[in-house]
Amino acid sequence: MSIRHVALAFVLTFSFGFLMFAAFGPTVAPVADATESEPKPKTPVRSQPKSRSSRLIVEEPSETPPGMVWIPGGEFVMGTNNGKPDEGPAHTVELDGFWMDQYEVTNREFAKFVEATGYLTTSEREPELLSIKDDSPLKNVEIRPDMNLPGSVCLNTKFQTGDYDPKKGAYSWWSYIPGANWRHPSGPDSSIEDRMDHPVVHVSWPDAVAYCEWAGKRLPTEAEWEYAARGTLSEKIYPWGNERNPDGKWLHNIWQGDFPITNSADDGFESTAPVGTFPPNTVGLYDMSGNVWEWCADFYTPNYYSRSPRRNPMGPIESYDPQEPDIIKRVQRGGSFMCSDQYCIGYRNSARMKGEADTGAFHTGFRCVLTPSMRERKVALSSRDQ
Ligand SMILES: [Ca+2]
Ligand SMILES: [Ca+2]
Repeated sequence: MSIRHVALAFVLTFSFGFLMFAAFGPTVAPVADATESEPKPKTPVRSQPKSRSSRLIVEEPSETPPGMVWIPGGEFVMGTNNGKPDEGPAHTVELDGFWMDQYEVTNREFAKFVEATGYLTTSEREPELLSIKDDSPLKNVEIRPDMNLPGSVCLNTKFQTGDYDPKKGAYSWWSYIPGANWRHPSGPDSSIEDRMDHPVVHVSWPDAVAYCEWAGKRLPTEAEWEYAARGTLSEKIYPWGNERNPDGKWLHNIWQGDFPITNSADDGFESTAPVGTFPPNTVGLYDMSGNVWEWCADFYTPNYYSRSPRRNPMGPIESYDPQEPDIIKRVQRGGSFMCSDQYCIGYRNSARMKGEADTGAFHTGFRCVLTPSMRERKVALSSRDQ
């Protein structure tokens, strides 16, 4: 279920070791706790579209759209054999070229979308249990009436070490805050008035997809995201190389200090930073490490890499997270201002995260991509309509 829904408990889109709890009352047992006895993850492989040509699209076919960067097609080593289990095996992937947004989508850009469409994000609507798989017994769970308010997930700023509850695990330091949403990132009393150039947050996966469709773009596949993050460098830990702080400088917005109690903000930012504050990677993309997590198009399974197709992989046809098998998860990438080297180290090129599809959080955003064929269709449609 959706964290926010489970909400109504403590759910989060976080990647830590998820235990899911019941805010629903004593009849609901904890869901997760991954063990060796969990069923083997299924990794059905989505059939790939037939390519009209065996040659990869490498050259940029037309003028670069504003705010985007052309990522030439090619092959790269995706994943690593030296990371967490779901980051391997390292394997070669071939991708056709595409354009990618230089920056994470900002509050200013998202506001234009909302103004044009009247779109209401998931966090602004009454909670619904949309991320529970159809065959799950959790389908019958009811949301606690006292938690059945629009809202989203934020850090519990009052959390202290002694507050840790082993039954809640990582959810101990998160709070579902009624009234938190993209316009009010820290709760109803907060505002984005002076944060219009910061990345939009508290967007669910469907919210991100809706924005992309409005913009005539789509979410990147997980493979496209990692390929773009690596840029022209091969098999490095970070978008800029293997050293986290070259010359003692912070090149990304993450968490410094004693997580999740003390955030020293040595990089200058306690929460989000304006997009583009830190240097770009080798192909001109900003914040591919840190700032906010970024939704990808793919469903999440931990073992997809062992069976994924070599060319243009699009992810499995359904999700499976052994730690929360009843919940539909999508991939997130890049880490956030909440990522600490004491905990998630999600700001590495190969790091994978799984998020409940209909749950946003105060450190989760996205960026879009555009392919030559999408652009051709758009041009054809617009000329037809003239
Ligand atoms: Ca920071
Ligand atoms: Ca990011």
